[in-house]
Amino acid sequence: MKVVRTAAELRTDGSTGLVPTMGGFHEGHLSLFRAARAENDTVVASLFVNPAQFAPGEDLDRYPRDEERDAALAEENGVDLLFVPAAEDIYPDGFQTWVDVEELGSILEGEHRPGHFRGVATVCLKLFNLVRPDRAYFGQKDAQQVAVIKRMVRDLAVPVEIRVCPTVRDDDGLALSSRNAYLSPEEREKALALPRALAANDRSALDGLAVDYFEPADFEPRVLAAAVRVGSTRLIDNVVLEGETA
Ligand code: PAJ
Repeated sequence: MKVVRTAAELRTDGSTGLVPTMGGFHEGHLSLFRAARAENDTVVASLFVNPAQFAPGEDLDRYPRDEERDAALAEENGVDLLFVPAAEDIYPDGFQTWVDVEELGSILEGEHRPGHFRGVATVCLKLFNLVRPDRAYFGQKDAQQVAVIKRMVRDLAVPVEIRVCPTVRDDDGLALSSRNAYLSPEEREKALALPRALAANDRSALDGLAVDYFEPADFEPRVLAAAVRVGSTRLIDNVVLEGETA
């Protein structure tokens, strides 16, 4: 595996799969790398903690960063090129062009994190333009992110196929997330109410936690989506609703 920091070094052979990430790799990311490996000649993973999708006061500064560990995991899971761009290459001086998926980007997560999906859509389009992948891989864990990216790709005729992989969970049911690293053992125990409430479609299981939303969402497939705050950590999760397939 090669670690590359500039777009000029991003030459790929044959079909290319891209897995956009912000690092802090866990089995959820690794499942995307393996899916891309199975379907493409070249697998590119990007590692960029995108400041534009964090609001002031969110966890940009404490987001887990360990490039060496992430590079080893990427290599073991079939990545050919790890693209680690510099912030000034993604957002050059004078940057002022944004992708705003207006409706899908403003409900649920978008309502609680204004500007978040504008940052996500913009960085993903930029990564698609730099890497020019045939396929890009996303996790169902972030169901609204998938809906936003698919809408952008359709609306702007971006020549990439969006592939979606199932949510990977720990044995106790908690969806894997880089942010789980923030949880103390006691908080983690409380956080287990989130997958339980979703699996049982029972909001009352979240009593005692700060619930941002717990609602069905008309994505494809339809999901029951929720966000809660446990201490200072914000967690999101969703389950595909009965009769639908992910
Ligand atoms: P990040 O949180 O690093 O996630 C990278 C990819 O891994 C996303 O597609 C996400 O949905 C997927 N993922 C995370 N946890 C997962 C889990 N438990 N099971 C399956 N897939 C999982 O999402 C982002 O980064 C950023 O918003 C990004 C798309 C890179 C744009 O900056």
